[in-house]
Parts: sequence; C-alpha cells; structure tokens
Amino acid sequence: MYTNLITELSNYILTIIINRPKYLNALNRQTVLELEDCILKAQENNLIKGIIITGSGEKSFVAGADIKEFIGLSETEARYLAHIGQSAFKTIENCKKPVLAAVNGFALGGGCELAMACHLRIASEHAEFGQPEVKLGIIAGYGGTQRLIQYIGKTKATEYHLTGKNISAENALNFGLINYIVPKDQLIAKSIELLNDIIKHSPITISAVLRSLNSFYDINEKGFESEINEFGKCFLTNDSKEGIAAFLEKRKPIFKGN
Ligand code: DAK
Repeated sequence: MYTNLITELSNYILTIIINRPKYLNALNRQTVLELEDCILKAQENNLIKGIIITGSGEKSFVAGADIKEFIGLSETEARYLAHIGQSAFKTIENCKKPVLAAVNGFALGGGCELAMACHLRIASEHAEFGQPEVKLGIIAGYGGTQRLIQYIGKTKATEYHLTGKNISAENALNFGLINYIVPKDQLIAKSIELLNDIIKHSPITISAVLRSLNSFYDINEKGFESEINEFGKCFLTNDSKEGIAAFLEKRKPIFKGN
C-alpha cells in the first residue's frame, strides 16, 4: 500500500496512478520513493509484463517536482533530493519491462522528465509538456536537459529549456517526443493496446531490446557492441528458437520466458 500511488493490475499490465490531484500530482519526496519501490517490485513480479504510469484526474499527469519542498533546502538536502529522483528515474528507464507514460494533462518539469524516463509516451489531446524550471530560476534536475535533447534534438530542446514554454501535444508528436495523441477518453485503452502489442513477445527479448536501445545513449557503454552482445545472448534462449520456428512454420509463437 502506498500513500501517493494507486496501483491496479489487470491482464499482466500494472497501472500506477500518481495520486496527489490537489497538487496536480506534483512529485514530492515520498511519491518519488514510492514510485521507485513500485517499479522495483513490479520488475520481480511474474504477473506483470508491462507498466503504465499516469496521473490522477483529467488535468495533470505530473506538474513537476513539488516546488514546496524546494523551500529552504540546504545543499545536503538538495543533493539528497537529486539522488533519490535520479535513482528512481534511472530505475524506470532501466526497467526490464516496458514502461509507458499515459500523459493525461500537464507534464511539466519533473513530470516531463518522468514521461521521458518511460520507454513510451501516449498523450491525450489536451496534454502539455515542458521544462519550465527556468521560470523558477532553477534548471531541470531529473535528467531533463539530457533526455529532451535525445528526443527532440538540441535546437528545440535549447529553445524550450530556455523559454520554459509549454510544448503542446501536437508539437510533441511532431517533434518525436511522444508516440501517439488520442482523445482523453481513449488514453488508457490505447496505452493497453500498445503494451499488448509488445508483451505478446518474449519477455527476454523485450528486456534485451530495452537494454540495447538504452545503451545508445549511455556514454559509458558502446551501443553497437551492446547490441551485438544482446543479439548473441538471444540465441541462448528457447524463446528465440520458438519465435524463429513459429515464423518459419507460419504460426503464432508460444513464449515461455526461458
Ligand atoms: N509543486 C507543488 N504544487 C503544485 C505544483 C508543483 N510543481 N504545480 C501545481 N501545484 C499546486 C498549486 O500550488 C495549487 O495548490 P493550492 O494553491 O491550491 O494549494 C494546485 O496545485 C493547483 O495549481 P494551480 O492553481 O496553479 O492550477 P492552474 O490550473 O492555475 O495552473 C499549472 C496549472 C500547471 C500551469 C500551474 O500549477 C503551474 O505552473 N505549476 C508549476 C509548474 C512547474 O513550474 N513545474 C516545474 C516544477 S520544478 C532537481 C530535481 C528536480 C527538478 C529540479 C531540480 N534537483 C534535485 C537538482 C525539477 C524541478 C521541477 O519540476
């Protein structure tokens, strides 16, 4: 049981709802710690194959880090906040199961960073993204300067970080920040549909793909080498044999996760 999260498990998909609607689901310390704990447990739970993160209510996904917690922070406390936030977001990015952000409204500051730490993003039509920290006299602290460049390129990332302006869902789609836009009443259904298209494949292959894709951006690891390693390791699994055989035999594969 969590204080600031609601979790729902159905048909192998865990939906995590960030539940602080009064504060537009702003991420306070407690919520960040709960989120990391929830992802770590989901990763080890065989009944979970995919994860959706969304916000409570129709107005906001996450309106940022909880600005109230920034008041009077000592350097040590600020470092602690950065540490727990970066650790949680890396846990999401490195999760071996696909994590999808269903962006149901504002995804600002830490909210945009949270969505970017997920592997996939679907937004409702009224969603707005942005890194408005510059307006508060601070900069993004949960990877936003790095990940926004990765998704939309340096030119536009520089503009949005420096102006603090919001990015509409339509622009987010055009820039490659999100996978789809849908009417708000179809957000969860579309998210489930996309995850189902993924989790029908072998969980071993899915985690290998995620690791390989992540390593493209990891300067400590050579992406192409990693891809070769992961590609090689796939051939140790029965699932790869089954997948290849099923294709050749023109039938659906039955993956057993080994
Ligand atoms: N934190 C805390 N409370 C928030 C909040 C936030 N980020 N955003 C909204 N709220 C609260 C409001 O204070 C208000 O509470 P009450 O006044 O009713 O008690 C309630 O949610 C409803 O908000 P509004 O009344 O403002 O609603 P509006 O529809 O008028 O406006 C808005 C919606 C999203 C445009 C507006 O609330 C807004 O501009 N919110 C702030 C957005 C923002 O600046 N987000 C970025 C936060 S800074 C780091 C780690 C992380 C970060 C930086 C460094 N290190 C540790 C180094 C990340 C920083 C951020 O994310």
